[in-house]
Amino acid sequence: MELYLNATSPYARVARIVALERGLTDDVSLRWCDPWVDDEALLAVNPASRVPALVTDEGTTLSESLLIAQYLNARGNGIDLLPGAALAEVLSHTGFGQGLIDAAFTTVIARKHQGAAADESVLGQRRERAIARLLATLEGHERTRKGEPEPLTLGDIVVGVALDYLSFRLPEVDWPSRHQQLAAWHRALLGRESFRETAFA
Ligand SMILES: N[C@@H](CCC(=O)N[C@@H](CS)C(=O)NCC(=O)O)C(=O)O
Repeated sequence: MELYLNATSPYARVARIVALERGLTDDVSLRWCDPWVDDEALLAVNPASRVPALVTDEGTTLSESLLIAQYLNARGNGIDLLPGAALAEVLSHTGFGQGLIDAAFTTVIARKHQGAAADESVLGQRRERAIARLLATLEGHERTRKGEPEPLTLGDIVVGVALDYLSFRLPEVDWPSRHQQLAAWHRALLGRESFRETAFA
């Protein structure tokens, strides 16, 4: 399999962590690319010009991080990241994490293209409120209150990447000092090899 990615994409990092946690390191070749230019190799597999994109051994392209995560989870031998017994809870947690990634990522891209005024726009203000609400929800979330992200699920991965992305790109949000239970939970997650190996740079 080939995974198209770049080093700063939170979506691509989710796919990469899932591959690592499923023990698929040797089965997935990393194809580093820049989705923001017309990268010929990426365009040839994903007309949306977005990462992550996974090309299976049969030559089928999968796009969308959570669909790729689902596919990789069905392969390999690691922990089942989507355990059937708690599927609704795990998908719910995953959705909050993806919502946080979407709001943070869109804020970063809007600033890049429209400048600081993007934050003052109606949509910018909505994103800021969504980030605040999602953080408050995750702080009080049952999974956070459990303390340790064990056994690991897809929800833990997506929420963990979302929080790390906030620290990386929007440090002024300063979520760890406002949400200390969540910060402690996140620290435990960052100790995992899969998170260390894929740290944002
Ligand atoms: N919903 C998609 C979002 C993927 C996405 O937006 N990736 C960004 C990089 S972080 C990208 O490739 N952007 C290039 C573009 O939109 O042209 C997913 O979950 O995979």
